[in-house]
Amino acid sequence: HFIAQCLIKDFETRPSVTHLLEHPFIKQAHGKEMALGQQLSTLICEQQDLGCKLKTKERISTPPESNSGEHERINTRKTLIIETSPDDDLVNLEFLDEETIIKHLSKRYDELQIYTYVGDILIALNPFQTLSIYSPQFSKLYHGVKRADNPPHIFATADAAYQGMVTFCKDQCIIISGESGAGKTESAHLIVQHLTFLGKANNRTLREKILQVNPLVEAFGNACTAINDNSSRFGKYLEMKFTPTGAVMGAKISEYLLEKSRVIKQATGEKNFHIFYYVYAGLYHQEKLKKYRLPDKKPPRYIENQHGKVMQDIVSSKLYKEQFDAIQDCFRIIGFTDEVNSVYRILCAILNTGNIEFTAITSQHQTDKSEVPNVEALENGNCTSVLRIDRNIPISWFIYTELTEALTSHCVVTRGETIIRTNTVDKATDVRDAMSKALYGRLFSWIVNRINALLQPDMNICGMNVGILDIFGFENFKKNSFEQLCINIANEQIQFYFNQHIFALEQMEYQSEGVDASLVEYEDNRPILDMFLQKPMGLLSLLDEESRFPQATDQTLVDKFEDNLRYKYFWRPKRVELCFGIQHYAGKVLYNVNGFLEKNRDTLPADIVVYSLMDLLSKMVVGQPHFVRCIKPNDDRQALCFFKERVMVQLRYTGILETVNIRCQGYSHRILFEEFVNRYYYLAFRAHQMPDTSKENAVAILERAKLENWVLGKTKVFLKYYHVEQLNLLLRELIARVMVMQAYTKGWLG
Ligand code: AOV
Ligand code: MG
Repeated sequence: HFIAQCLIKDFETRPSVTHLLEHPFIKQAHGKEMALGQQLSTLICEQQDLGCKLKTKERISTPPESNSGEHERINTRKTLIIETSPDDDLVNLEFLDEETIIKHLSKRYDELQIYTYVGDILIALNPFQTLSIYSPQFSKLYHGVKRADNPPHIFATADAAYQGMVTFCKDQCIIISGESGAGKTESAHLIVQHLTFLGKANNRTLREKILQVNPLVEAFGNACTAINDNSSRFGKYLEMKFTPTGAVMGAKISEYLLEKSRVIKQATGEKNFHIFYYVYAGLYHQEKLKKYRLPDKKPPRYIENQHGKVMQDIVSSKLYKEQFDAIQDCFRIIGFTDEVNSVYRILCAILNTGNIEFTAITSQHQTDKSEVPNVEALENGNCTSVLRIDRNIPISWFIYTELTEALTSHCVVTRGETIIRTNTVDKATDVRDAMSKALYGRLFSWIVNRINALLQPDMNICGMNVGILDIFGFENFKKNSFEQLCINIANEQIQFYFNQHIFALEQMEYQSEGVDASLVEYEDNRPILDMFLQKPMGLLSLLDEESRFPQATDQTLVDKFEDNLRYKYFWRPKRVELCFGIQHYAGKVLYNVNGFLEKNRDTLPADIVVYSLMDLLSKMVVGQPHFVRCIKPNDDRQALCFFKERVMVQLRYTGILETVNIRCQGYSHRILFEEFVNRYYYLAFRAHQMPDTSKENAVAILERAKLENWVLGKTKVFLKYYHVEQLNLLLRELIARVMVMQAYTKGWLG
């Protein structure tokens, strides 16, 4: 008691303790003064609790949950031990070569330690089984602690981003990369889950709303592919919005390049977007197919796969029906109203549009006997009536006529004159499909916008963000088309962004600041990006140009590529018609140009699309990036199967070995003296002192904090990734102490 009294005196003599109260950490608790005392005692107890637990390193053994027989057998042999180990961070290893890294990753994977650090970067191996390491117990463990105190975890990355945001009032972004099926989307979910926990979603409704966002947009934007049953077919940047004190207050999604062509056609063994099956199965079970004019004997063409038996598959699948219910819940929780019925209506209209058949009939007015599709299907009204287009109502009649005309005819402008020509059956079919794609694309954007409106934070509060980028992963199928090209170019850009942050910017700064650090060589994919993006001779510009020629064909396109792209990354295989190959950072891919021109005309021109990703990336550059590298340990989606060669390839192309090197030798944090002193002066000076933001004072702080191995540049302090963590922790501890004193002085803690 006496000591407490003395401490209180000490603090009372410092008038600028109130200054400290301006700090976000304090504000966080201070917002609710009445509850502060209680909050403080819980906070302190929690920290002590955690401290004890970590010191004694209790072994919390939790057998992974499982429901499949095969997994059960494996899992009974494995228990998960929550214990740190020296190889948690590859940077700590004494020998650093590929073999050693693989050996450690493999051993760890065997022990179900799927996460490993490379400094501040997280490697996540796909476990291909449900693990019980994402429970609330784990959420509590990864809450404002030092990274090295716990085994590596995706929650730790979320925690680092969150702490970075509240401590420095700075936006953060988490970039998740990895090839298709590596676990990016799952990781993104877990990050959102943990951020809602950290963001003290006091408002339970808001928390639940945010948690429904991913499942909802993924029902519309994900599909089963040959590689992944829940493959993202669009890029997604989810920003979680927080108040200055770190409470969640909203969210915003940006979508990027939805693969609309999937609506009308899917490759063998693949499926349409999930939502179509959910809705068809859901309406079937509610006996509402008739209401939406959907066929009930045979599924609509767009969701019928080539191997028959599909009606059974769809309607007897309990899963689809359950998913339909789940999606209805998502809509309701997020706050959609009756508009949901319009969403179903549009989805059904798309399915019905796909069923419009055109038959060739010869028009009396046409002498050239061109084929005129009949519009019987349209008149039957399956598509139009679902869209509420009724030709007996004047306004609708107008739209109805326009729609009919749009499907069955097209305009040609010759010598200033506009001529209407009737469509051939093929042409009409193309138009029909284009309409379906457009409808779906607009619907998707509408849903995203609506979610954003419903989750929009209070505009009066100037808050901060943690953004999470989860795009479609690198793909290499047996047959690759325009969609794969777009997806793989996007991945090249993400890789470039990673390289920039991990290698290029860092090394440039050593040089400009006169810091002596050995340079690490890495594979720069800039030349490949140039080959795609350069104007006017990059691959995408050439494609755009060719798309504007009415006479262009697949052959002229691939010839044009061959004539103009003189890069070692491009080649034209000899015996394969209409194909070209690209040596991507992640491997060789052979593309078939069939349909490129059409798809490029149909989507936004390719280079606009690639702009928009650049926009997204440049938006992220503002925030502090955190990287998660997902790795797929095998191609058979098997639990506990670590295929060494497969992992090796991914480690190589993601530059993990180089990353380990630069994290060992390099200084990932470079902070201006001024910023550094402002951030950390409490650690070495009295709160009211307000020291000069000079180099000397920066050094004083570093020495007082007993850090080693830092370096001074001309204008900046160069720190290792773990220094910042140590500094932040010291700062937090200090502030917690001040808070206790405050609470004592005010009598809250009795
Ligand atoms: P992706 O996002 O990287 O692929 P997903 O996140 O969809 O890959 O993961 C593929 C599958 O791996 C999931 O459906 C899960 O079955 C399994 N999985 C991944 N991570 C975990 C985890 N942490 N725990 C349990 N299972 C996991 V793509 O979207 O195709 O690029 O376009
Ligand atoms: Mg995904």
